[in-house]
Amino acid sequence: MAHGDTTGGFTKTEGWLDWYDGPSTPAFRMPEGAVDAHCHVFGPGAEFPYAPERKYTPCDASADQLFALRDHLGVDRNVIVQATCHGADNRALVDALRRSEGRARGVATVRRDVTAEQLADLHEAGVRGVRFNFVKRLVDRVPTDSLAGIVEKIAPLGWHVVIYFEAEDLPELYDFFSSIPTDVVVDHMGRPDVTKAPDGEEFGLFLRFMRENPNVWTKVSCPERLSVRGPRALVGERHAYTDVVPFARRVVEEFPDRVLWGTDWPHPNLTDHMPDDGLLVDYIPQVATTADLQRKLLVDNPHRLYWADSDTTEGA
Ligand code: 0GY
Repeated sequence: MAHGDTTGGFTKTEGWLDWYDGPSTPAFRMPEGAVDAHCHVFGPGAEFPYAPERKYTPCDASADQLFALRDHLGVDRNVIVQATCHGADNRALVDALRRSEGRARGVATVRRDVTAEQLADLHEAGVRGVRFNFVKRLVDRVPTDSLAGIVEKIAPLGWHVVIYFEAEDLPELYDFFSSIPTDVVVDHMGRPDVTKAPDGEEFGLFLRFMRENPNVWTKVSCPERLSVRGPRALVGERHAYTDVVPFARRVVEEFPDRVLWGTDWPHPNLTDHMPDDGLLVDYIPQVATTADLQRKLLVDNPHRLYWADSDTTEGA
């Protein structure tokens, strides 16, 4: 973990919170083959420089550090999502995928002019999707016709589109999202405001979006980002982020075959606290309350989306 104000020769964003390098051992035992389907690598900046157009400069978080966390938490595999601080330069992602020896898949960021050869190289490294980001503090908005052009290029590879947006922007983006013909994966349940009711208008629109579009999946991730209550344990000492539970449990129970879970390590842009990833694992049985739901969330669903072309009865 980097300490101080600099990271690989870059100056970290003021007030940056570094990831926590002493995660507790979770009480929840992961099922065999469990996947952390949302995590990132940052740099290291000295080897993989941060993109000039980035909106923040993070603390370095390398592939080896990610794989150490994977092993500590009892996770088997990772899905590494290209972070905006690397723009469309996927070199750090590709390096991590190659070094995972088949235990990681990737979601890249590409520009509209990406070539078939570049896409083939990414596929060979383990990339299975692209990410479209609509969060204004993270990226400058790309016009939807450019994004539609990217979809045309990636669809023949069997890839999907990961979308990241804030709940208040769903009404404006609803028709574009519904027009995407590939599988679509929504980050962090579309970032609901958890001070509102889970059966209220705002989250109701998100649930309707999933109901009307059977190609849409979502990650029930980032309680630490969505929570207002924070990590304080209310029920048992390892039950944190309880104000997000009703939202995630509702999605897991209504769409058990279209949900994924991830840590979001190394947790970019958090300003109030840095989570203990062990507690994030213990969040899982709060939202997926049976062994059957847990197996779908952690194993069956991510394997179907990311390893369908390589899983055999012998394993990946
Ligand atoms: C997340 C959330 C954030 C950042 C990024 O790529 C990124 O920079 O995804 C955020 O700041 O909300 O999923 O990691």
